[in-house]
Amino acid sequence: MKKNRVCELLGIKYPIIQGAMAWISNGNLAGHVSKAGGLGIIAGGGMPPEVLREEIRKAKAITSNPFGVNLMLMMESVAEQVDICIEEGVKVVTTGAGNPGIYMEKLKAAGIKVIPVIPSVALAKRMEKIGADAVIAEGMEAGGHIGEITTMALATQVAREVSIPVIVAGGVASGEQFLAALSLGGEAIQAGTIFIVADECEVHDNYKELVIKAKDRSTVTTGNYTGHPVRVLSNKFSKTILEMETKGASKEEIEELGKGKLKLAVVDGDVENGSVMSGQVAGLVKERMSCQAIIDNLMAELRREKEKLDKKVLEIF
Ligand code: TUI
Repeated sequence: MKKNRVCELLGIKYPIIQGAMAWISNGNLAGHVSKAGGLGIIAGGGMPPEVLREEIRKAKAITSNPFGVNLMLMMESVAEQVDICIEEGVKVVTTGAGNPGIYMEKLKAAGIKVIPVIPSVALAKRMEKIGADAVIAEGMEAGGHIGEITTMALATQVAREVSIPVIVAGGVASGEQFLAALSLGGEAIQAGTIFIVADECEVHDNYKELVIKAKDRSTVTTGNYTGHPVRVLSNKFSKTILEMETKGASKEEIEELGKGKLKLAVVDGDVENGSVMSGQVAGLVKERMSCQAIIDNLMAELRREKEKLDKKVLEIF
């Protein structure tokens, strides 16, 4: 039987990619996701180059399965991170928050699979043209820095316009959503929020608790006004930012207030004054479990939901 293109491309067992989460997804989380049959991703965002090298080595010590590194393109040290990925033999690089065009040739020449996150059809087409191996179509349901289009609207429009595989991200935390992602034209999913509560995820416990307590309407987006929308769980920090935005504070003032706030929540556990990034699916995340259990559950749910859906569709015709 023909195999899933994303599994073939990346050399993984299940078409499940753990989304990069700055300050959260380190070598330990990525290593355990890859060990469990998905593709773990180390977030380069916020990581000094030599720390990235250490995290890559930690992931290698956990598994010989492939894992990836995400380059957050707004960071200054991206060029050094690219060199480290090449030196350390990283197999997959995903990119976010910009156009990875200037690094494409170098990464491809090193045999690295390059998978940009794209928030629009135009960028997806451009990425395919310059040699991207796949694209991650990320809808605005996702946590952190987001685009403007929902996953439902974006994924199909992208899938109809490119021939490379489309990985669907934003709003995926269950078998129902996994199945929907495939139905929209995707061939794999990327999920971040569900891995925050993984036993192997070293985020502060207060952060995990806030995700577990969250409901469907618990996230808000800050930064709409500065042109850099970021989805976070609502707390004192998000309320202050939104209030400043309403009052018409300057872009600089708002950006200044945001500095260091993700680390404050992730590392220090100050989930009142820090930025607690999370997707809209936080309401579905209810218990802590291992990376292996998260992935096994998702695959079991996918199978079960597929059978239910087949019956439901037959009842229509
Ligand atoms: O990058 C993300 N999500 C992130 S990065 C991040 S780190 C951060 N820390 C503090 C404050 C703000 C951010 C947290 N979450 N997702 C991938 C993503 N990429 N979403 C949107 C985009 C994107 C946007 C524009 C990709 C390409 C793009 O291209 C514009 C262009 O250059 O044409």
